[in-house]
Amino acid sequence: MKIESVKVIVTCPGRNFVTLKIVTDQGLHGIGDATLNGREKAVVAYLEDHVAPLLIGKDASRIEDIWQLLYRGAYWRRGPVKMTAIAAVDTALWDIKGKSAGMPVYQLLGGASRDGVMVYGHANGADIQETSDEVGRYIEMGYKAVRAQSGIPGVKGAYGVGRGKLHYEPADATLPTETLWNTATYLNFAPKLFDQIRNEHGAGVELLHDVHHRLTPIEAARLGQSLEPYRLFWMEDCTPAENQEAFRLVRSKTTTPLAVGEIFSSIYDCKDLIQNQLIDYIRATVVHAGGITHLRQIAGLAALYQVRTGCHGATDLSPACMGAALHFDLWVPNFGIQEYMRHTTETDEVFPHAYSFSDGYLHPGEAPGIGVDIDEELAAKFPYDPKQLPIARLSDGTMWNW
Ligand code: GCO
Ligand code: MG
Repeated sequence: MKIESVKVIVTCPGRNFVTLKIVTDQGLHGIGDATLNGREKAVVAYLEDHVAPLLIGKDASRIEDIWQLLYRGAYWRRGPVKMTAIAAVDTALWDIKGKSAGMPVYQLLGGASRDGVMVYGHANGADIQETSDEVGRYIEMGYKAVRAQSGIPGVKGAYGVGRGKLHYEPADATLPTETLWNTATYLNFAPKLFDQIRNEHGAGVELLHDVHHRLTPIEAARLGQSLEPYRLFWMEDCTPAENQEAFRLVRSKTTTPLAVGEIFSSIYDCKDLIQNQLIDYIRATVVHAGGITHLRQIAGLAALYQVRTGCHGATDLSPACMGAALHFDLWVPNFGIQEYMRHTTETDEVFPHAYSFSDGYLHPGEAPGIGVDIDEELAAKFPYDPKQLPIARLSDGTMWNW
């Protein structure tokens, strides 16, 4: 089964998505997500100029060999642009393999380890009351786990608070929107948010919170301690993770579980965090971490150290990534949770999919392959709309981490 054509499709049904479509000489096709929010065109160029020519004529069934070719063969290894491109190829090839076997990808991986994939939704509001009300709305929709983010008085554009509710999207302008950050105000505020949520919704619901790389290790340790009474499922990206050692300090001071890794592109970004048991959940996902082939290596390493998976699943990851991630989640022995931010109706129409939500769980469905396709005719009606993610500054103008 030879690869006959490789096509990159860019569409914006509400937000930008890059999709790779591989077609074989037997008429089977597979798709993979290649979206890197705010840097979409870098991946498009990499795929079109440097990857597609290598694939034509190759045996589509040799997923591992093609992965190695794209990783080792480039000489310049890793990095988000390249690993996203590799992920797209890898996902499309798993999709094709599933279709040729007549099996959903989770069966190829080893079969289901659970009946469904527990997901967490995003509750966000302008203030504590609105956020707590949103948590209630998610519980009513059946969610067992909810991430809570709130506007903070005195902090312009606090992370995680969108204009929309179900479809929060931060990449909102051609040039980055400038937001303001204030650590001291945030550290005082966060425990109050979770105190009210626990008071109003009880102990049953799992609660999550994303710090979005804003704190230093000692500040993160303090936040973790102050949130302990509210028994969070996890505190995410509490400090930047370029220096994996930084988590040693946080870890030594708090029992609040730690999650990290949505911006990681390979096992080398997280091996120290995992091997030293400095985190509880690894957030790497299919599209940004080299596809199913590489993600299962990360999960395998994590399993040795009782670190569980918690794949990134924001709306900038297309349904093609979500579908692939759900097959992975249903199989992976050390599954923790899956993030699930709903896509808009337009996006769901462009990407018809077999996965479905019921009572707090997603299931990838039984369609062969990843169970997600792209309607190219419809996709063409939504042209690329350049948008970037915001930036953050401190009140004196210093650049900070968004
Ligand atoms: C999350 C994330 C996202 C990112 C977004 C960037 O936990 O879901 O932090 O919301 O900010 O994916 O493109
Ligand atoms: Mg995050």
